[in-house]
Amino acid sequence: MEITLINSEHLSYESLPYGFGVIISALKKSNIKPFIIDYNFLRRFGNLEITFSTNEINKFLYSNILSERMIFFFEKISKEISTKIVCFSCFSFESLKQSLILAKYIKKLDSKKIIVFGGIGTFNHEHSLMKEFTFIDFIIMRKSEQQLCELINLLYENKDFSKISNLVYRNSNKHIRSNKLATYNIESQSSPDYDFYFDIKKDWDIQYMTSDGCVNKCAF
Ligand code: B12
Repeated sequence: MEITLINSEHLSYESLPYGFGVIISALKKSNIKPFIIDYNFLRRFGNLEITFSTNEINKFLYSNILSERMIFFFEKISKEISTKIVCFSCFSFESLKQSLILAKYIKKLDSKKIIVFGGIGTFNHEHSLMKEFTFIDFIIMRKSEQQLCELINLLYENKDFSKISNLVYRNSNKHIRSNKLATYNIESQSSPDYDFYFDIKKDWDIQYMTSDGCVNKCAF
């Protein structure tokens, strides 16, 4: 099984995307091969460098108007995406915006493509994103590498996915449903898989997650 996995966050830091690496690792453990596209390394697909302005993004999302730059980028990148399932990892609102436009374009080219969104950039907006942007087929909430693997397996087998925890989907009446959240066991988290990045360069700073929680100091 092969899927496309896209990281649209521009990291100005010399570090690797931790959560994205965890997703890659979990997929590989489930025998799902991710074809990885990372916006920080688009040059491997030609002379591609992109950060689209909010103005350009909104014009395409809400009025279907594509700028020249967008056409150039989309035409090149969409040729690389041959899998039926295309997953977007959204680390922040910024990467969410960049992901939305590519997802919309891909779905316009081929309505059979299955678009899955995830990552903290979708946090708390899952329902409204599904409502507003009908080209998104699924959003999986929170830390959800296991659920993503489950969804991909069930989609490939043409089986019922409606019981998967953390899943936001449309039922047969096109109503948006948000399933219950499962508790996340940090002990079961795979170490991130960075093979894709080590193929590009050897000396990266590596992140490691030692605990989970909030950085703020709330009293409750
Ligand atoms: C560590 C961290 C960083 C590190 C990243 C280190 C690294 N190499 O990965 C650094 C310091 C680089 C960083 C930078 C920034 N950060 Co920061 N960061 C975090 C923090 C504290 C933890 C992220 C993390 O690693 N979590 C652990 C992993 C395991 O979880 P995860 O990343 O969420 O990934 C899981 C899920 O999201 C899901 N998932 C991920 N992708 C996908 C894809 C699919 C298809 C599916 C189904 C699921 C899925 O499964 C993953 C594995 O369990 C979060 C706060 C938080 N609690 O999430 C803020 C947070 C993500 N950062 C934030 C921001 C704003 C930024 C910056 C934009 C700040 C800035 N102005 O520069 C930059 C962005 C990067 C850039 N362009 O430079 C915001 C994003 C808010 C938003 N909605 O926009 C957060 C939420 C903090 C906050 N509350 O404000 N950050």
